[in-house]
Amino acid sequence: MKILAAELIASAPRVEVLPESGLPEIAFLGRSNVGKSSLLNALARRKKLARTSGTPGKTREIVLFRLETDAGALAFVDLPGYGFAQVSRRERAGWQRLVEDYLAKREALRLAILLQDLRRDWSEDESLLLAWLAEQNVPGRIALTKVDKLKPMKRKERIRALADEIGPGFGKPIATSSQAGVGLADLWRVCLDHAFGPLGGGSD
Ligand SMILES: Nc1nc2c(ncn2[C@@H]2O[C@H](COP(=O)(O)OP(=O)(O)O)[C@@H](O)[C@H]2O)c(=O)[nH]1
Ligand SMILES: [Mg+2]
Repeated sequence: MKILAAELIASAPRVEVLPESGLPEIAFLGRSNVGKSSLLNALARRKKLARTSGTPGKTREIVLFRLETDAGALAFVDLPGYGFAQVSRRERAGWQRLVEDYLAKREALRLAILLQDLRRDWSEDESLLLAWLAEQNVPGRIALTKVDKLKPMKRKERIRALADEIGPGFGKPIATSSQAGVGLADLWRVCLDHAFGPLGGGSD
């Protein structure tokens, strides 16, 4: 698959002021620092499309990108991360409203990809999010991030353990590394299937 163009469309602190992309949208969701922006960049094969940061909790806006591939055009959505320490209840409520508004109301949304760091434990935050997505009938998939951080044996073991913990219902978690380029083709396939239907788009 070729990526012909990748560009920022807009970012917005509220869904009401986020422009329509006119494209099928795939949203990336997860704890702050889980590797959302890095994964977006890796998928887009651009170094600095989405801003990455070592400082958790910096992205407080919804960011919309347009990706043009030889299989068609779609949009990626970088949602603000949750779960960083030292946020007030009010900030937490603000995050929830922003993200839930987008996920529950966006007509163009085709898939929400929930990212989970391979080395971290699956927590109640993630369980609640999955339950909520199911309730809203939003298709979801799990991507495990930063798999390069574990040696192959440990990696396998950890992927299996996390998949068991996550349970069935959202398909097999996709193991990825933005740094090492692991799982990107699999993730693209899932994105294209949801954006254009399983028979749409081209295959590699
Ligand atoms: N080793 C490794 N580090 C990663 C990977 N993806 C992201 N990181 C690092 O994790 C940190 C947070 O990444 P970022 O993409 O900004 O996370 P976000 O807050 O979810 O958008 C940064 O320091 C990245 O360099 C990966 O696949 N492998
Ligand atoms: Mg980010």
